[in-house]
Amino acid sequence: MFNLILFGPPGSGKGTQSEKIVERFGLIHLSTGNLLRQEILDKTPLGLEAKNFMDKGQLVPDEVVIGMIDTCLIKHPQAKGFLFDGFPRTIAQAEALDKLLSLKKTTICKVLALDVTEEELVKRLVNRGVTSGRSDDLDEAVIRRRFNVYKNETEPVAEYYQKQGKLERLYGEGSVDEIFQKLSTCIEDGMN
Ligand code: B4P
Repeated sequence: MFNLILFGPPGSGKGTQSEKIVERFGLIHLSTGNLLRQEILDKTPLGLEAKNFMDKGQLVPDEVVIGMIDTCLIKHPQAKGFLFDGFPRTIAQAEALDKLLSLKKTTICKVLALDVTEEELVKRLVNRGVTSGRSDDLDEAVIRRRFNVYKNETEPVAEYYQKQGKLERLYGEGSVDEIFQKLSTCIEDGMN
C-alpha cells in the first residue's frame, strides 16, 4: 500500500493537487475538509457542530475528524493506497492515524509539504471566497486566524514526520501543472 499525506497551509493547493494525484495514481482521496463540508450540506448533527468551528477559522475537535477517517478507512479494505488531504492537522491526529494504519498493517510512506508565502495564500483564499461563497474564505480576519491555527497546531505535525524521515518540502507557487509535475516525480520516487 502507498499512503501519502499532502501537507500545507490553508490555500496552499492541497485540494487542487489531490484531485490530480488520485486520478493519476489511483489512490483513495480522503479530504477532511470535503467530508466536513458534505456533513454540513447534509445538515447532520456532526455537520452542525463542525460548522461552528469552521466559520470561525478554528479546527474541528480531534475526536470528530479521527472518527470520520476511521470510518472511511474501514469502507475501503481493497485500496491500493490513501491520499490524506488536510489531515492530520494536529499531533493528536497524526498519532491516531499511525495507530489506525498499523491496525491495517500499513503506514504513511511520504509527506509532501507545499510551501507558499502568506501573501499569495491570502490572495488565493479571498479569490476562492468570491466564487465559492465558502464562509471561511470570505473574511480576511478569519483567514488570518486559520494561518495562526496552522502555525501553532499544524506546523508541529511537519516536524513529527521530519523526525521519521518522511517529509519532503516543495515550492508551491507557479502553475497548477508545474506543481503537479514536481509532486508526481516525488510520488513516483516513493513508489519505486
Ligand atoms: P480544507 O478544506 O482542508 O481547506 P484549505 O486548507 O483551506 O485549502 P486547500 O489547501 O485544500 O486549498 P485549495 O487547493 O482548495 O479546510 C477547511 C476547514 O475545515 C479548516 O479551516 C478546518 O476548520 C476544517 N478542517 C479540515 N480538516 C480538518 C482537520 N483534520 N482537523 C480539524 N479541522 C479540520 O486551494 C485554494 C485556492 O487556491 C483555490 O481557489 C485554488 O483554485 C487556488 N489555487 C490552487 N493552486 C493554485 C496555484 N498553483 N496557483 C494559483 N491558485 C491556486
